[in-house]
Amino acid sequence: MAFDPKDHQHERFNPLTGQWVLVSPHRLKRPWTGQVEKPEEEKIPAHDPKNPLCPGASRPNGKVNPDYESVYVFDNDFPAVLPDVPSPEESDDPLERARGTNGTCRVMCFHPRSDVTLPLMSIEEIRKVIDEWSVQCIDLGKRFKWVQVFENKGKVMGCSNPHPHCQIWATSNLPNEASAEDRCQREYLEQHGTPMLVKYARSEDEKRIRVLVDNEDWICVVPYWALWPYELLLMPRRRHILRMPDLTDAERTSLADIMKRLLTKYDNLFEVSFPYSMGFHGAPFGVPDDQCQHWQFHAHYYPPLLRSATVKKFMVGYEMLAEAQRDLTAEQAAEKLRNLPDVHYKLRG
Ligand code: H2U
Ligand code: ZN
Repeated sequence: MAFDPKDHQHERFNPLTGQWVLVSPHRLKRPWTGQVEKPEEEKIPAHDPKNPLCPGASRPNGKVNPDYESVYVFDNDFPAVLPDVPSPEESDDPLERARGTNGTCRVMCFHPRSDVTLPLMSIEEIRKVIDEWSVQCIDLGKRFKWVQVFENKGKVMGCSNPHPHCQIWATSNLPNEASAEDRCQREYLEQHGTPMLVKYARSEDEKRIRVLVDNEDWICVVPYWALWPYELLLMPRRRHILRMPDLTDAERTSLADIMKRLLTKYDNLFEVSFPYSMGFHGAPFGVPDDQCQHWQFHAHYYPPLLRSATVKKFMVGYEMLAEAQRDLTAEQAAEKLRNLPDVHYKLRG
């Protein structure tokens, strides 16, 4: 019998993190009797004066939001990291190591209305979000090494508020994901002479089997090593770009375009506002560019849904104890998403 990746289990290697993923495509045929997530509540008012993220609303701590008309950023009222706290003493016990960390957490609202999401916003509106991300990276990057822009969308992802927003956490240390990618990309450049994701984008552009959407400057794929069913990796298509603020005017507009298109595909997959966690990764701040050449700026999208609006992929059991596992292959997921309409289901007809 010849190996067929659509039928036969195998493991794929994630070169960004150095971890293997178990691919078991034959499992897609099994019946499902487990938990069913309720579809997301769709009726969200455009404005709710009691929602602490809305323009003009007062937050539980008494602060009042301005009547903002575009994007709006404020310091998180319940931050996980603060800028200035005492550090633990250095310990010589290898089993009880700790390190000091400091940082800051912000919340960014994308739009004054609560009933829109990024794929329903115009390119111009998304562009304003991208410009503000860049401003935030420049500002926080002056003081902190790592600036993590991330969006949690949908209740299944633990998102607490339907108003379109993201968070920005900046820290003095590289967190785990960043430090794994830093190490793996550095080793790849040393061994192969080209930054990993510059090479990978080129290779996917040639193969075209895992590409979902692309434009002049960006390419979006279900990566070969994807772990979540419809995981995406969004990369610059040609240029080597270290960080968000390095994006040109044209690259920002084309980023808005590709985000709108990929998110439209997501929503069209099960005709729901597709839940996910996404975030951007780029070279650390405050490190000279010539020491960061192994980095390529990129974004990850990690959505939990697997078969329908109500069936999600659980990362439990074997995943927690042994290794991440997926059912459909990256190529199957990419094909499914690629073939979906480019017009959002809510904007059709
Ligand atoms: P999610 O992106 O996971 O929904 O989190 C929203 C963030 O908004 C959360 O970190 C913050 C919470 O602390 N928040 C405020 O800072 N002030 C508020 O009044 C409401 C929510
Ligand atoms: Zn990354």
